[in-house]
Amino acid sequence: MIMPFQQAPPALGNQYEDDSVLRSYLRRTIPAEVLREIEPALVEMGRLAGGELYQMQLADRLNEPTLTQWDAWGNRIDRIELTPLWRVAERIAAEHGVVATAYEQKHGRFSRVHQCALAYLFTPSTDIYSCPLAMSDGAARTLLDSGNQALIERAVPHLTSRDPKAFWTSGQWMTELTGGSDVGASETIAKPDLTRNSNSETANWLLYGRKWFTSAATSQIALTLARPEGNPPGGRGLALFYLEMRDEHGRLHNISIDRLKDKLGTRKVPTAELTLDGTPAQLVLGTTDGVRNIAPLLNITRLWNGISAVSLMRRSIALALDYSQKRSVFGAPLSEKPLHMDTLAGLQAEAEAAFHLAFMVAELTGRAETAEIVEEQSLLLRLLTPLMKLTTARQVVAVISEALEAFGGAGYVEDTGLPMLLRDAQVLPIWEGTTNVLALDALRALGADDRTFTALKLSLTRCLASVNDKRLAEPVRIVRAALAHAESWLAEARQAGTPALEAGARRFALTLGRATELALLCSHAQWSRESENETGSTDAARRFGASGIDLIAASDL
Ligand code: MFK
Repeated sequence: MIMPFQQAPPALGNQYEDDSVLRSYLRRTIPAEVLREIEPALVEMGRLAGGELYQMQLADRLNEPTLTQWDAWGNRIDRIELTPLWRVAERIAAEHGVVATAYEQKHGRFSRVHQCALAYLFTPSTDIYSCPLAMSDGAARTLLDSGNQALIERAVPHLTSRDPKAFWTSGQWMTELTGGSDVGASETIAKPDLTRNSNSETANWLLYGRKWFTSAATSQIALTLARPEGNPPGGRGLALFYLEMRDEHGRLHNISIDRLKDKLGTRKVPTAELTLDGTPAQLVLGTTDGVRNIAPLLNITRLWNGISAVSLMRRSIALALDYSQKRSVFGAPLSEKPLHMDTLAGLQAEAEAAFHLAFMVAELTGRAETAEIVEEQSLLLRLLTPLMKLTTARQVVAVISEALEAFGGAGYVEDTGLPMLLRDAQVLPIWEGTTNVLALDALRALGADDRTFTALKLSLTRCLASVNDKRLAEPVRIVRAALAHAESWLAEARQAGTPALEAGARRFALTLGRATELALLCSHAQWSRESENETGSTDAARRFGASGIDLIAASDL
């Protein structure tokens, strides 16, 4: 009897043990005794991500959160039900400290890298549960930075709890109908609560307005912006507020959930449109400068955005590599087809370069959080955060698009679970600041003088100083040339004026982002060859260097 053809699906192993890039990076950057302590938790998260959680994710594919606005008796209830995967993800995130690790500070400045490694392993199997975690992490950071002791004591222990029953998530309600980028145009008004008969004894403002794109509306608290009555227009006239969504009976605090968004991807994230009609809230830090005061939250969620980007790249490549061994075409497995493997190596190079930039920002964030940072590194962190976010977000969409092609038609079929990866990735260049908004933010970070650019130049120069492998000579030359071109472009564009500077900002920012990635990859490749006798990162650096680093067009000026 002839056996019918059967195709084995792609499978995942332990996502920590199988990830040579992550493991090699941690060996280089984390002291050996710290790595020994944190590794069991990473192995366990890698096991979950490649095992139970991945299986649960596939089984949960067709489920979506639901909003029930009315009960059977005509009462407005606005209840959101999460999908089974998300309910499990919430518990696992709390128990494994996917937020808490950064705040427990068991390993000082390495705690942030440890946390980002956990998030990197956790994210791809949980359908963007990283969204509420990112916002909760950002809220904890913002409250701690604000120095508002009452709010710190009230909320931070919950945001950083490992007990699922005590764990809170936070929303980040910024976007209004007037815009997701131009937050200063927000129309929500804050009025002093003169009656003082609101439910929370500490709330002393009432918010009125519509929040148009509130991610993960199942959170317990939110940080949001509103304009105290009488304040001037623009971001300076906004204030940063803290609010709790429900009272002690579970009723929403004068908030109606108007509907859930019908989005291209991130379908498990219950993103809602909300109306605030006298919602009690507290000032976090003064009655003005809301945009500046919420910036710590933005910078943490932008770090999560980058970590999520590299984690989704890694997931798509892990699946494509496994499939290449299981899928035979023209008489041999795809893994023996030079062109197929050349294509996957190109994706791997892109992902590996992105990985080093995302984790560099994690390292610098860890330094800032433990006050182990010098001024040059602070300037660098402020610049690299938007550069990293915008660069990795563009890379993940391109990488996953190509990775789907590596499955042929199966990559285009929903019940493989693969198309969802592309739809989810497409959010990463949009939320937390689009590519253009972040390119302009990078210009703002550079300021009018040379200090920040010099900080980047010094950092990359130091990074390349130890790179002497002849095979890396060409990528090193490419970094130096791109940096020099970017520097001369910046000087000329500043002379030419704001329109020229802004028009070229995206190409300039991507050039700096990609050049920094290449420098970090070269430096790691040199270390890996010397310390581990491995040449995989060298191959990746050579490929990535040849894939277009300097994107500043000759016609820019
Ligand atoms: C997978 C995980 C990802 C996480 C998922 C989370 C889901 C959440 C979904 C969302 O909520 S998406 C919505 C996120 N929204 C944004 O990211 C807003 C995008 N727009 C910007 O970033 C604009 O550049 C900005 C709103 C900041 C511009 O507003 P303004 O009013 O023109 O502010 P301005 O004057 O540029 O800056 C005000 C102050 O803040 C300045 O300081 P000074 O007052 O001292 O001069 C700025 O330097 C400072 N500032 C702005 N951005 C900063 C910052 N400081 C530090 N870091 C930054 N990033």
